[in-house]
Amino acid sequence: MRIGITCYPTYGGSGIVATELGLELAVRGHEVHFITYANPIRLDPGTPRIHYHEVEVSTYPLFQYPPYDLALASRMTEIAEWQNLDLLHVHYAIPHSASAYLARAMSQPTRRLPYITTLHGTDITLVGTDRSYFPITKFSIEQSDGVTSISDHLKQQTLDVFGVKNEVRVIHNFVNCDLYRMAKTPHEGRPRLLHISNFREVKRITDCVRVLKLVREHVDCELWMAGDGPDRGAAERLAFELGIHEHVEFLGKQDHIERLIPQCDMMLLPSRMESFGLAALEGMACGVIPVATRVGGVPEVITHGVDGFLEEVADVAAQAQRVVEVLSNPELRNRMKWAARDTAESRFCTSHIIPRYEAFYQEVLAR
Ligand code: GMT
Repeated sequence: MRIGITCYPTYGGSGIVATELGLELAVRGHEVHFITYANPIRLDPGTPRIHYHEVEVSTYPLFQYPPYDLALASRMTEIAEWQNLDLLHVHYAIPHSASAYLARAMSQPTRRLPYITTLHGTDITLVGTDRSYFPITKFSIEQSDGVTSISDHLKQQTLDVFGVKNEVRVIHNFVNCDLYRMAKTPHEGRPRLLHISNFREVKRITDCVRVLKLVREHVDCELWMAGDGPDRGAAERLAFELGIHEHVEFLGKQDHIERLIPQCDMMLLPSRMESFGLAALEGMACGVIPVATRVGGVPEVITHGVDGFLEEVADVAAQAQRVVEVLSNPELRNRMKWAARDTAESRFCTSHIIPRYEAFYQEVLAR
């Protein structure tokens, strides 16, 4: 197939899923055309069957807000024609789904150009429910030739909030289990906790610092914070105020987290909401045990007490207790890290999930 993929190419779960899906599809022989404003971060240039088409947004003094969504629709239409695309697959509804709707309409006289929208979370839970975006989000989802959601929870939210009538197919996120692996040898030094995110408010990153403070009352350990975003300053300040700044390393944005994760022992995900929790899955594939919050789609990924832990939002004492429990019990730690790896391999590996996208494309094209 010849597939056009649009996503947010910068740091963020939906862009990562879209990029890795494109790479996996290309490995399986499909021609994949990324249509975005920048080269997706995890895309290695020169990968066979992967193409990148930049969307250029011209500015004009009259435009207080340059219309990216229109430039994207134009570029989608042009690339579909030039590259003879079979379909468009857009990740994150706003504004990608509306642009794809326009591209489909513009292509209509000469070619059929179905579009599939994959919902990732905040496009529904936060942005989509904003009054200014609600009608267009509902419309462009309902007009999609196919809709997928990355968890059962997000599907239910989409139905509850938007009351969409068309089918929403759940295709869970995936991890490349060959790339994300356990470390061959344990890392040196004290135990290490890891948090990876875009450091937005919803991630509650200061909870990671508070957890570390409590854990350190029992076990000498450190925390790595990978990523960047608006709450970085607050977390750095808190670490200083709590007197543990020497034990917290802010690593900034990381391109190869598959190299970073295996150097850690446990992962913290204290989010207020998470439609899936991709970082938890990536950690689990590397045998890094997650302590997460019982929110959104996370319980579809982590089985409490088996391959990770689920605690209440803001309950840093309970989260810290789980870390201490694991770090002070080698038998438990060993059992859970293998269980985490097993969950990633048996339920979320690319070999299980990518064929589901391929089958869905075929189904949409056959309609
Ligand atoms: O978590 C974010 O803020 C980024 C956001 C995105 O769309 O890039 O992540 C969402 O999509 C990820 C990939 O499907 C999911 O793993 C995240 O759980 C989801 N985030 C939220 O629901 C808050």
